[in-house]
Amino acid sequence: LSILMASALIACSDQKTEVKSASTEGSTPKEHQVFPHKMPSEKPDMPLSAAAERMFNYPTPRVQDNELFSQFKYTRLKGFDYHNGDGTVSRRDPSRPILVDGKYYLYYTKRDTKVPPIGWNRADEATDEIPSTDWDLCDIWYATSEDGTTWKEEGVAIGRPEKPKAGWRSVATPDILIWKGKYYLYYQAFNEPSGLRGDWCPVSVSSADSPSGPWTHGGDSVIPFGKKGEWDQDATHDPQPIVYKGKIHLYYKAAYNKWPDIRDKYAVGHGLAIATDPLGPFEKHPLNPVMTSGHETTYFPFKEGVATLAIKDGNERYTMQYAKDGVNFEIASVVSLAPTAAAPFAADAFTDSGDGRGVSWGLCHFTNASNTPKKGYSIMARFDCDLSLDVDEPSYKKTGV
Ligand code: AAL
Repeated sequence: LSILMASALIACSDQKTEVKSASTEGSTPKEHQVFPHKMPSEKPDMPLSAAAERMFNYPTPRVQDNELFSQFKYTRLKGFDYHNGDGTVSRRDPSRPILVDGKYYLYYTKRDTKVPPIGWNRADEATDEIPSTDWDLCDIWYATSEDGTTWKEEGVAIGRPEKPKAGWRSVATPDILIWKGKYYLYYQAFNEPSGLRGDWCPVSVSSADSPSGPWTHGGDSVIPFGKKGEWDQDATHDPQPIVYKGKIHLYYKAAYNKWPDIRDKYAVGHGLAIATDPLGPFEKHPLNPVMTSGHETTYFPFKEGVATLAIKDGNERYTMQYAKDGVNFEIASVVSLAPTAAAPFAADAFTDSGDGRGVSWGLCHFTNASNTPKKGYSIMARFDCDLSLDVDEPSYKKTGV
């Protein structure tokens, strides 16, 4: 009996050994592998849940290690008066600051009206003195600073031209380009109170030999609306140029389905328009829209490509994205409490270095204009962030997050 039992055991254990060796050929059995305690830097060769799988599609599995991740610190600016917040003065949609001869220059939308805006839904009651929205009846002003926090408001850069020239109703949301030693401001030019048929306006451009002007009008509708039925048929907003691969790459936003009839289907797209002359013609990229999230445009050179911050609107709101070619953006990281209308200082925005170094601070705005129409106005603020490849000790660190 014992001989019989012993041989049965041997047979049994032989069988087990055989089964084991069949399933482990080359590696440990996948079904027995567990997700490691130490964060893996590469995707482990094992079955993964959808979320664990997705984690390795990002540049780093831990967001804190990702160079396109940051938290944001905000600082109140000094030097701007807001009439005690009564809503009659507003400053918003700052340009990216530029540094010229040791001084930063900043351009922005300024409204200084007798009364605060009455709201886009009452745009038909707007008059020459009563603004509909916060960016109605505005001019483009500029300010200078030595440290990016204390500013001196210098005066009007581009005022509203007389009727019926483009922008007679309002000029707003400027951004700057430096190209071959000259300065170019791109901005939205309204010919009606915004809100009347939507937020309809094309982009105009003016140029100057010095960042403090004088500015010479250089053209209207430089980024033409798309044809009827196209996503950018009614608006080209938030123009933001960088110099990339020898050309002017101007990113812009179109809000479609915006106001008043189909506001519930409101969506945004960003387009790319390319030119070799700042006054145009600009050619729209065939893959437009190149972004489908982001209420404003925030683009800067990063390594060989372009990085962007998408905020507020769209399925990918509050993400940093990266495109190696400046066209095909992918999510790099997810951020929170990100700056609205962010306009970072990028020393290499116009130098076309081919090796973008990122950004560590900029300007943005805070607004109560949309939910308090009787006192609605906006203020500009400074943000600091950790999106620079050169700053080892950023003013706001990601460690300890
Ligand atoms: C902003 C920008 C554009 C819009 C309005 C003023 O945040 O997107 O400039 O037209 O709102």
